[in-house]
This record gives sequence, C-alpha cells and structure tokens, in this order.
Amino acid sequence: MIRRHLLIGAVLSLFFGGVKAQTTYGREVLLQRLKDLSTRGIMFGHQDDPFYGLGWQWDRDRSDVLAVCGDYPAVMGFELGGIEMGDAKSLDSVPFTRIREELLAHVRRGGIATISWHPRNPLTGGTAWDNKDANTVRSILPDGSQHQKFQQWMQRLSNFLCSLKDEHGQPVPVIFRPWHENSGGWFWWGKGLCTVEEYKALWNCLQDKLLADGMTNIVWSWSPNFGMKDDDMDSYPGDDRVDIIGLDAYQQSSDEQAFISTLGKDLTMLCEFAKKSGRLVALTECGYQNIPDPTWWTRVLKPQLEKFPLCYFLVWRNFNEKHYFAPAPSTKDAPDFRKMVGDKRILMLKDIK
Ligand code: BMA
Repeated sequence: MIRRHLLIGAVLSLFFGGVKAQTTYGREVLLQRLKDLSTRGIMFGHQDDPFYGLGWQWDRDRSDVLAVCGDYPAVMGFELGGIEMGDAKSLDSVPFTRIREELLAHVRRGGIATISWHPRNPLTGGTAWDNKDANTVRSILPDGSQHQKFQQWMQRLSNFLCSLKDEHGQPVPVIFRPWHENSGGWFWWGKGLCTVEEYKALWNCLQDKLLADGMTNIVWSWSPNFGMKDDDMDSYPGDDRVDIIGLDAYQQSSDEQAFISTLGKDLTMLCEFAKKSGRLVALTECGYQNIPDPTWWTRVLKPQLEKFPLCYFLVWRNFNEKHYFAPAPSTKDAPDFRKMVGDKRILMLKDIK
C-alpha cells in the first residue's frame, strides 16, 4: 500500500517537481538517510526540545540539550494531541503554529522530526488515557457511532501534516508514530480495549486516510511498550505498513537491573524480527524521569544502546523540575550526558548534517 502511493507520488514529483524534488524530499530519502546513519551510530532525540526546559518557556533558539552540550539533538519529537479538536494549542500547551515553525526549522538545519499523537477519546470525550470504555476503537470504525466524528478528527490531523512544507512548497519528510504503546492498557487503543483486528483496522484507517490525502512523505513507526508478552507482536500492522519498529521503555524505579534485562529481552526480539524484513529499530521513547542517578547515561543506558543496531533513542520532554528526561545546565547528570554524547557513535545534529 505504501509502495503504490509512493509510486504515484514519485511519478507526480518527477512530473511537477523535477529531479531535485525527487532527490531532496520524500520518505524514501529519509528512510535511506536513517539506514545510512544507523550504520554510523545512534541518534539522540528529545521531545519538545525547542519550546521549554528547566526554568524557561517559549524562548527562541533555546534548548536544554544545546545548553548542556553545545549541540541540538539530531532528532526532535513533536506532539499533536489536540489537533483533532481544532484547538490552537496541543495538550501540552504548545501552539500548533509554533510546532510547525520549530519542526520546519529543525528539518532546515538538517535534523530529523518525529511526531506523536495522543488524541482525545472520541467516545467518552475524555483524554487519550481514558480507558474506561472498551468500545472506543469499535465506535470509530465503519458503522460505529463515532465514525463520522473521527473522520473529521483525522481530517484536522491531515490538514496539519499536509501543511508541513518547506520554503519551496515541498512536503518535508517526517516520522509519524500513531497508536503507540498499544501493548499496554492505558490508552483507549491499548491491549484489552480492542481486538487485534480492531487495532489493525484503526491503524489502517488512519494510514489509508493520510496516504489518500497525498502524504507520501511519512515514515511510519509502530511502537509497543517494553515488557512485551509473546502475543504483543500479533498487532504488528505488517511490513507493508511499518518502516520503523520502535520500543517505548522507561526506567520506572531504582531497580536498574530490571530495566536492563527487560530492555535487553525486548530489543533482542524486536531486532531479530526487524532484521528479517529490513525494518529499522529505534527506542522511540525512553528515559528515567528526573534522572536521579547522575551516571545513568553512561553506566546504565549507553551500554544497552551499544548492544543493538538502533537508529535513534528519544527521551521525553523537560516539562518542569518534577517531570524531565533530558539534562539541563542545572542537573547533576549533565557532565555524564556530555560524556555520553562525546562518543562518536552517539549522533547529535552536527554529526548527521
Ligand atoms: C506524557 C506526559 C504528559 C504529556 C504526554 C503527551 O508522558 O509528559 O504530561 O501530556 O506525555 O506529551
């Protein structure tokens, strides 16, 4: 399916955009770049990096990561929860106009953008975490009570994604990672809240909609949560629908051995699975909230990253002193983070330009 739309996209872009558009843009270009980069090292990524950090909000050209190590993350994560409602700001209070601006600025400076989406619950009106009603996914599939409403929600998402164009009017390639962590039961699309068939129908319905709207610039990422069970791969949408197999993995307590062994087990399985079909693997979300261990980066995380052929690892947002995942100049782990990124196999923006 991705290939058929791609072919049409390639023909159209050759016709209208010429060879330059062909060689500079599009998902194939981004995919190839990701593949090439993953042979050189692992890119570091940070969610909402340019919007706020510890002790600041909304400043321009500012980033905690930049302040700590003199370079931007290679990958930046952007969140679109709230776009489906027609809201002006995301669920994390970031104006969508600013999201578009910073995403395009990051791509322009040679970086890579990944997009997550925590849409509200269309059946209950609650948040993405409202898992009370196990009919939610069914309700938006064809013949469901919320089907029409969800078409509009997808249209709003699609409009935003379609607006991600560079100064020449060309769509910028992005990684999009919908319906994530479905191996857990905390989101309304999670395990136990829909069948495997319903989950796949949900994935396909969004993907088909965006492809039908001409979005051949998307690299698709599917990310279960770590601590995977034997049947969790049953909901994998398929090689023809996924480019990057991701894993979301947070250290939740001081028991680092538990984190290390679960991470190792899941990544071993996912990397074996991905190798068969040439998919990429990434730690699409990871971290240790508030990084209580000042040597966590080099002592716990980095040795695990080195064992696997990963494309990138992305830590979550620096919202405030109680909820942050990347270092800032004031945090105790900053020297250790600098040490980690000093390794030439950990790739920051300057390393991938
Ligand atoms: C979670 C937290 C929330 C946030 C959500 C979506 O992990 O950071 O505060 O709303 O991600 O970005």
